[in-house]
Amino acid sequence: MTAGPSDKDGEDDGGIGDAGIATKTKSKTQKPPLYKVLLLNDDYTPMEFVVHVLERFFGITHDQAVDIMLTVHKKGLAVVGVFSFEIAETKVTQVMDYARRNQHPLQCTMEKE
Ligand code: TYC
Repeated sequence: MTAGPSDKDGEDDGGIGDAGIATKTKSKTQKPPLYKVLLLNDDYTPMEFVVHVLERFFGITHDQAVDIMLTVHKKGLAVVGVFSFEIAETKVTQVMDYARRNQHPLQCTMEKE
């Protein structure tokens, strides 16, 4: 079967006139999965420490860091950023290690988008 306007991948789609030959293949361009990095609230980590962590590991401005910290404080959690698996994993590890070294219970996790 000839690929029409709705047959965007140009592959045989099992239409009339194709003699039932299965030729469908996987699309070549696959978007990599993205992961949200989440910061969680707790009752003990000082606000200034959270702001410092956000500036240090996420390369955001002081004002953006204050906004995110306050969102976490009020709502319980917030998305800090969206990254590839490896970058997200590195951010989570950096935040968790830094919080632990400074004896704060701050929690950071990641979740597939
Ligand atoms: N709730 C903390 C406080 O009142 C501040 C805080 C904000 C802690 C964000 C963690 O991810 C967090 N000191």
